[in-house]
Amino acid sequence: MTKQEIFKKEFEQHVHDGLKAFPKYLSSKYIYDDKGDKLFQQIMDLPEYYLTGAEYNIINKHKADLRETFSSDNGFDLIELGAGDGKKTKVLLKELVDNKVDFKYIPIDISQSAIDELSNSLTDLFPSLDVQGEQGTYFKVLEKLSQYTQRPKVILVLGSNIGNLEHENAIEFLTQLKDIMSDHDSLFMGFDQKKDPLTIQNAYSDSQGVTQEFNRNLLYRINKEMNGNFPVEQFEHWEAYDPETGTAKSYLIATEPCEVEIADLNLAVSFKKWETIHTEISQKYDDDIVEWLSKKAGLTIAEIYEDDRKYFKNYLLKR
Ligand code: AVI
Repeated sequence: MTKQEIFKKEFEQHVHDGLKAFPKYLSSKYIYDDKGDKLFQQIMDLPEYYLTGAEYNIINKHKADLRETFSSDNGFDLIELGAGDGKKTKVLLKELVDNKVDFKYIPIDISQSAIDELSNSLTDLFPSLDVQGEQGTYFKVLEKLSQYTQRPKVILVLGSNIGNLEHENAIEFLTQLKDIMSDHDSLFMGFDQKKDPLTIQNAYSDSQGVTQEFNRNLLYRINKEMNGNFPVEQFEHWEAYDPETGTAKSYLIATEPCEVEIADLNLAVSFKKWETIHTEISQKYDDDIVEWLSKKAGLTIAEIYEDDRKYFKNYLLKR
């Protein structure tokens, strides 16, 4: 089976299990096809979605400090997981290139076209930059890289992507990263912070409805790829932020009762009026939670960087 066939089978199994369950769920991991990627790009430009601007502010403000912290006598490898279009990373790359730091940039992404686009735009922007894009799943590529590189690694995971994982899975993710790190490596990771609940609520229920379309893309994909007949417009997006746990939860809610058939799965599912499909969590953190997660994974916090409004933090984690 090819990688695509395996991923399709996983998606089908997930849809089957998630829609048969009570309450129903579908994972946000499957939002990201070409259309989902574009919608996420639009989300990052929304006025309500403060996360991107806040992390940009952190990197821009601390770029000289980060250059010094990351640099090492025999150079280093800067490895980015889920690089996307690299808007924020470019600020750091410029700082490193302008100061003639010895490093190689290795963006890893599941999408080959994302890697190609990013590599081409970087070659135009920084002709002297050594870029080695790698397509694949994070840990497969990281294991491969660990076998041949002796230089210190700095692993970047930006955008609070960890927030889309339940704590248990976040610990598992951090542990896997720790396992491939050696003592001179570091992990630079973004964690969106707890703050005024309304600011968080608004970031995930924007006035233009882009986040709704982003969530609905799960249903569009099922219709297109599995011969489904979801009446997508009858499903409205709802966001619920719980300030106690710091968890923002996304749902799609059926505004009318409906019967949905997914021909390729031989599956019929009925929805009562106001029945939900839970689609995503976006966890918000504070230092205590990050410290707890890191400790569980065998990592320690070496440094903390925050933006001017104290909305977002990047943590430098070490083994
Ligand atoms: C990718 N991830 C960190 C985003 C977030 O903030 O949870 C995905 C997203 N969902 C709705 N808006 C953005």
